[in-house]
Amino acid sequence: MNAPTPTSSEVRDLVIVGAGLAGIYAMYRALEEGLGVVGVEAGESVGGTWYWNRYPGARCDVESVDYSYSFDRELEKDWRWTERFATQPEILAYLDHVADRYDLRRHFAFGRRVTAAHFDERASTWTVTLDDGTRHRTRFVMMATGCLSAPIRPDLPGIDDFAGATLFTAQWPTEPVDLAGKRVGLIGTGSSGIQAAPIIAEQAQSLTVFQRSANYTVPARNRPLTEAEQQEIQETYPQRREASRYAPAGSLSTTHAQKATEVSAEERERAFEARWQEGGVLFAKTFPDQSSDLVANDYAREFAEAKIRAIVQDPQVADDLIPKDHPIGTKRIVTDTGYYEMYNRDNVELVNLRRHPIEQVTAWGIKTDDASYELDVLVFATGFDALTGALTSIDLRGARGAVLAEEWADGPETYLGLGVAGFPNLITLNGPGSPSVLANMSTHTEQQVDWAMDLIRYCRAHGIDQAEPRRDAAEKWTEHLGEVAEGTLFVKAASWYMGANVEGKKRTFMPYIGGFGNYRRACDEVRDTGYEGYVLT
Ligand code: N01
Repeated sequence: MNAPTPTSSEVRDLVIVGAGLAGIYAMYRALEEGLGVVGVEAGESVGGTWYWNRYPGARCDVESVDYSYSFDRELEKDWRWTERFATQPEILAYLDHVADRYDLRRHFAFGRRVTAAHFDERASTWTVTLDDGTRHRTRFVMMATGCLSAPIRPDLPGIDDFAGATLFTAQWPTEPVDLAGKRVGLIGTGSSGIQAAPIIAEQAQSLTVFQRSANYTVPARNRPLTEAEQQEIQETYPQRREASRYAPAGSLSTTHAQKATEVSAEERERAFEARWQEGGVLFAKTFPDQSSDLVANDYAREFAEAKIRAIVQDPQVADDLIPKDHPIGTKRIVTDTGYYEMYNRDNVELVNLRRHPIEQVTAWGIKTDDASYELDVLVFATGFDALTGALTSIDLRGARGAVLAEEWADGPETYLGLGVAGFPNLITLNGPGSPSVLANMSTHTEQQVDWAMDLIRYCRAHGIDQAEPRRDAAEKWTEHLGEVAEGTLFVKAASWYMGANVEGKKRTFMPYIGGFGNYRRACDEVRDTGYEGYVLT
């Protein structure tokens, strides 16, 4: 049911945009704080990323017991994750459960998109406009719009001419898709494409993977959680959560005690092999110097390459699957189930678009510069305008004529990733300037929402109408962010972290890579000093 439309004179305390992981918790906390709040969500229900990305094989790469809320011990006790890495349906079921358990749904307007938000300096209020013309006046706006929620439709010649079915992993239909007997083409080999491909290959008559850039992927080694593990997790949950709150990536991880460059070749091999067998993204953190020292990174890269060559039977295909353009882990390392093995199937073909680019999408399929591929279904797993796309696509206008899309044309500038100079009372969650995509999103979300609620409470308690980051504070934070990133190898990859996957987007490393624990401390310090860096009026 949609939330009621307010009268034009009513001024709410808060509008929350988005009902994903962040929006759900923000709504829970806003109601707990007694705020007059309404939420707006483009999807027909809660879930955000997990509502839209229903493609076969969609799974989280953070362990299920960590990728969940920690704010209520009773919720933790009542929910049982079945597998080490949860599937999209299980995560969506969890978020549905949370929304129902705390009766949050009725506070959201579903199926509606925010098109504009304009700040009135004299009244210290935002007017938030929805695509059906509804307007909400509010003191604060919280953008829980997601960091990977603005999908990219590639600009391929003839894309609209294709006569078969076109599917996007990021907007997968809610009804089951029957691929049996179909010739499927997949464009995109990031996390989404690599997760989906092995399952599509099992279902379809044939799968042709059109790869522009190869990506590193590590086996997830997903498995059911045993009863003993479930019990142990329950017993140690509070300690596990507390440690996660200050961990570099918002969930537990360790690296080898020594640097990769300090140990023997045998020791390195043992450590990499142990991580490869353990499975998951932590392969990228086997050694502490792997993301900052090219020599250490090369060791990890060579290990992964040998694995690819050992699994994939056709040497040319193996070679094509080995990335040549970035240090391992500097683009989001993928976790897969049977991806390299899939290329040993008779019904799977890899097309290396670097060698043979797509010339045209036609009614019957895809034409590269040396071959034609007849297809019934085209699947696009072509990524997102990450971190900024969902925000800049809204007509966001702050104080003194500031327009967000213009302010960020030269790269996003934020204060702690939570506020933007020129935009009083606007709170951005999980966006640029914060650890965001580099941290466990559930721990990150709780930290940011809690911080934002403290700010709102402080303003209400002190009769403050406007809270706006100072320009110099935002510049300093953004400069710091850049300096930290420059000390890593991440800036060497043309990744979506850098905005490199969007034509014309300024290349700059957008998330904060100084560690989630450090970030939390920085935010706490600002709060504890009465919001230093903010102008409060
Ligand atoms: O998107 P991507 P994604 N012609 O941007 C290709 C999270 N996630 O949805 O690299 C041909 O990584 C593009 O090629 P190139 C995770 O953080 C997590 O897969 O630009 N190809 C690339 O191969 C992840 O990193 C999970 O040369 C074109 C692909 O499309 C993030 O979301 C699961 C093209 C896009 O890859 C994004 O992942 C899924 C064109 N015109 C997602 N345009 C898990 O938790 C683009 N491509 C496991």
